[in-house]
Amino acid sequence: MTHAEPVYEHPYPPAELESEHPFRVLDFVEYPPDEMAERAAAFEALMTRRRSPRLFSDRPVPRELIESAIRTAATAPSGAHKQPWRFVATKSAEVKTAIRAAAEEEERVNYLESRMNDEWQEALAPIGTDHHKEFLELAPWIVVLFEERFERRPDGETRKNYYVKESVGIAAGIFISALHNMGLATLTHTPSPMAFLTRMLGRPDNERPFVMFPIGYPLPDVKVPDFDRKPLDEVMVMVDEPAD
Ligand code: IYR
Repeated sequence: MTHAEPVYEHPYPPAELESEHPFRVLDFVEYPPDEMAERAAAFEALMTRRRSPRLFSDRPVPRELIESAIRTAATAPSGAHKQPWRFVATKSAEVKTAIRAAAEEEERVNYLESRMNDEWQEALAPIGTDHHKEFLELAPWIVVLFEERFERRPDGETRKNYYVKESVGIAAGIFISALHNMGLATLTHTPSPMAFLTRMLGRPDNERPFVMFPIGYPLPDVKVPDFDRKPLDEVMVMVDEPAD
């Protein structure tokens, strides 16, 4: 028996809308239930193995893989479909060296001159991060994800972007997943403050750095903190009736 679908009181798109803006039928692939369960388990197992290494190999990574990860990340949903992201990629030794030097200088102030307070430093103690950021020079690629705070059109006019942090955050998540899926590692690195990246990478004033990704193969046998993830019952709440 086929499932009887609900009839919407307010269909979408309404005819007037469709007469003014183009629409197309969603390209949705449905899988049989057992295949859904298999795919869910396979993706969960894949993502469970994702970690953020702090030592990268300097083995080269083809540009096509980085481009694919960026195209995949740019499928993210965004506020009003503004796609307020720019992925700035470099494999230039000169650029990576300059980024490392500037990041280490900012981090030196954070760690050694107490720009990060004691509570913050205590929270980081089990990870053991410090101001040394060699991976920024050694990883074959650095991609810096910029948020486009507002749109600047070719004629110089500006337009607002919406939900920029949410949109860029989702794109970052998809980017990390795409890299992991293709067998590459990355570390979400946020040297603070990051304004030097705007200058160094020659970005316009409507863009602000959001997160930096050194990308490559992990150094063989690299160690990561022996962390467990919160179990489902600590990250999921099921609600069966209104609370008030
Ligand atoms: N930006 C610094 C500090 C840092 C902060 C957090 I929160 C981390 O999870 C890791 C590091 C650094 O990159 O060292």
